[in-house]
Amino acid sequence: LSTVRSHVQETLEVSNPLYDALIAPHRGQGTPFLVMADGTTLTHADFVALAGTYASALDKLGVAAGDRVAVHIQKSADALALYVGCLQVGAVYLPLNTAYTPTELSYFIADSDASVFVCDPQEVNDVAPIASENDVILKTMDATGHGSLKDETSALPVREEIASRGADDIAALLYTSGTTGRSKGAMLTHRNLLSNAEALVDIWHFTDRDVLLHALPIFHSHGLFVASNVTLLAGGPMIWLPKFDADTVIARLPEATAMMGVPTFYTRLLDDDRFDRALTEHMRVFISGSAPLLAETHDRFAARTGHRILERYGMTETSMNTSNPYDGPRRAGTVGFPLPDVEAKVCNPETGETLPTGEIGVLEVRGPNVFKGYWKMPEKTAEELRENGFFITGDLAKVDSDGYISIVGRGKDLIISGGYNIYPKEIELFLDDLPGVFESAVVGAPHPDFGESVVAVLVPEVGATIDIGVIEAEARDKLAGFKRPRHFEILTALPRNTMGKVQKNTLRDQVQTVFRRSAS
Ligand code: MLC
Ligand code: AMP
Repeated sequence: LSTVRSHVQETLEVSNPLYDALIAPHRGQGTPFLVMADGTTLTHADFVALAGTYASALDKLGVAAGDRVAVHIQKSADALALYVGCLQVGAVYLPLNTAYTPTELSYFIADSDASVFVCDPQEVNDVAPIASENDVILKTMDATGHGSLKDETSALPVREEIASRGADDIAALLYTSGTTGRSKGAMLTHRNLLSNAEALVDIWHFTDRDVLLHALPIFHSHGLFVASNVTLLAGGPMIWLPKFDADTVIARLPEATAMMGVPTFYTRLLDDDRFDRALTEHMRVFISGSAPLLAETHDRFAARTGHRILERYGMTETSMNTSNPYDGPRRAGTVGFPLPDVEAKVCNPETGETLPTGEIGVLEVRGPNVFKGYWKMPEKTAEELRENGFFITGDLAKVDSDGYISIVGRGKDLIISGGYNIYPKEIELFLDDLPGVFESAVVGAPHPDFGESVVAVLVPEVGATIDIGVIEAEARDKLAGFKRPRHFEILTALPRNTMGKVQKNTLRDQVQTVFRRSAS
């Protein structure tokens, strides 16, 4: 009896919400999970075992529950298995955009106080100083999964032990830029991620018969949590593409039933005549998010394919908040209704009071999806996360009489380019430091491919001439490619109101058509 009791005790004590729900059911299952670009397939059993080898390696490196494991690696089956290995040992997974430069990476490594940093072998010389300064173990992984981390796993068994984690323990730390120019690490718990995956599987009717075409990066909420967690929970396979490429997507679409993407994916597909009704007839659903989907794109997509893209709305801090209905009308230009366990209200930005239907205000959300706070930034957390649990999204929204929510603008100074967020303040701080620049203002302008792109307005120091070539070279060196200004304007002074505040709306109006003109 005592053996039975101690076994029951052990089972009760050892629980790990995300691992138990997303991974454990697939142990030993020979069903297809990752269908790779070259057509080879990794089964669920292979994948769980691969993750178990990474769990062993992390354990051997001394990674304990709660430690941060930062990764700056290409998308691969191994990269996803490393995420699961982190869940298995209870570590906090910290994925970083592959476009970040060493200058940008050093901030994240220092701020997160990571124990292990896995980088691409090609950048190991550039990031080694960051690792040694921060006393972090540096390992490598390339686009095929090979590198010093895999070498570490070779003599190790597949780890069976699953670290015990509670629902409110942190599973991942995702950095998101801030209006001050300093990135903030959003602490996402097991409850946050699991509740969201469960809600999405349910409302989007995902099952193990679905095959998801996965062309998103896996260092953001969209590709990692919305796409991968949902598929892991539903039980079906993913066509695992290293990145979005219209030719490959068109070639592989016949094998898929579902696709998730940012609006740029869909506008690029619409630019291709091969993307038509016949190619998409068998598809169950196309889902869009991370940036506004123009109503015009939604309508063109419907006219071309007969499918109404299902648009949803989310954030790093909250994962998904709202979605258009699967069964009911999917309304272009709206992001639908709050998820079943999420509350959303449009509020007066000054008082926080709920506004009447139809009025524009700041959207606030509450639910099990809402993050635990910003890593080591209690004041920032208190500014954005109310004591009553509502998170102030900074997005301007309105609700129509049927309850559909539309995101009509942003209260925060933010540019979204091809689904990546760019905070103008960060770019302005960088530009202001450059030779000859007295001050700068960065704004977004409509862009045919990326939705929005970055415009820098520069004011030279008295008597100085600004050399755009030098600025571009510096930007190439220090800033991730997607953040680099794609157009420059030089003015003698920035437009300011009587309070001295830069009038960004005036600048935005002035640069509205710069990308249309140059079509760059
Ligand atoms: C790449 N480039 C970009 C860019 N992506 N420039 C502006 N905006 C972007 N988004 C630049 C590179 O710096 C490079 O410039 C050139 O384009 C070619 O690089 P590439 O990597 O070959 O580009 P491409 O493959 O065309 O990438 C475009 C893209 C990609 C749209 C496919 O950006 C992408 O996959 N975006 C998805 C973003 C995403 O997953 N967001 C989710 C966030 S989560 P140069 O000058 O060096 O040649 C979130 C929450 C939520 O927001 O609700 O989901
Ligand atoms: P991130 O910080 O990368 O998580 O980006 C979150 C931001 O993306 C949100 O605050 C919104 O501004 C924007 N966003 C995400 N989905 C949508 C959508 N469907 N429509 C409009 N904006 C969106």
